[in-house]
Amino acid sequence: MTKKLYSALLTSFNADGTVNEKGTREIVRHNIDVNHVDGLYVGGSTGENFMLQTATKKRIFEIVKDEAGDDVDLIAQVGSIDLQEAKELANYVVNDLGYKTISAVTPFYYNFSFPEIKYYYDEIVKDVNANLIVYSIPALTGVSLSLDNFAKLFENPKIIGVKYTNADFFLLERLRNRFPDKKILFGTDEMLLPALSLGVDGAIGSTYNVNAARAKAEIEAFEAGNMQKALDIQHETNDLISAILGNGLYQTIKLLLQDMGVEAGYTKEPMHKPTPEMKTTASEIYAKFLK
Ligand code: HMN
Repeated sequence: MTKKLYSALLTSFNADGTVNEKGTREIVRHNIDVNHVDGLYVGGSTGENFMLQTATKKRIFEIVKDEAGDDVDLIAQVGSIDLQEAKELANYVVNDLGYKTISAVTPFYYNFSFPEIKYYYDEIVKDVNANLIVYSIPALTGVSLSLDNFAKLFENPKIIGVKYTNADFFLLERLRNRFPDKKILFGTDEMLLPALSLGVDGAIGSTYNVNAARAKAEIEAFEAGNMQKALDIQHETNDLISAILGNGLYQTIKLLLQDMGVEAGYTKEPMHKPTPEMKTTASEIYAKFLK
């Protein structure tokens, strides 16, 4: 398999919202030992990062690096609309923990101008000896980058690619065509196959925590030129993803991991705890798709 598969790492939380270290280590191990993913995307949306305090973010980066070591590729998402926090986290993960690649979400909420966005990225990488992957997720941030915006960001040689969580396949094709040497990692699991056909370098997603086997089989079928098989797997995957989305995304992935014996814990408030109905449905999803 030449294309890479990364799980967007979940964080296990205790009922009171503190980090469940044992559970978080178990999620890391499950991804390495059972899912055999190529890497982990740490501190992203799936990690519930944007609801956390700086010290908690640091602790999670530390736990993951300690558990994973150099077994898989690690990408630390350090982006924040507090640029000072983003720089502090970048410095911490690279210099104190030894992460080699960082990522940063586009700064959101204030409708920053493009020159401000470019300044943000150049500042984050300026003082650290690491490469950066732009995290573009317009549906959650409201920030859409154009092809020319990407071209300007990519002028910085330390900015090596993009985690592209977007359904705009025209822009994806234009990016692939214009920047053959930049890494494009696709972030919308339910649309993996069309993204593979446009030449992405790999994928990062939440559902790979529980569905990596299918994703890898799909990528292998695609690389072998067996498009019908790849499509069949995507159909099956999307039956699973539809069921997960219909029941509550992160809560359900955590419940599914629990069915697999992983202490995935709770989501963080204000995300709600799973109801008895969600638990029942998650067990049904597990039995139908993952057992
Ligand atoms: C991350 O930042 O943690 C993720 O990589 C985000 C990732 O793109 C996921 N997006 C969200 O959770 C908003 C997808 O894996 C997504 O969960 C999946 O495609 C189901 O819709």
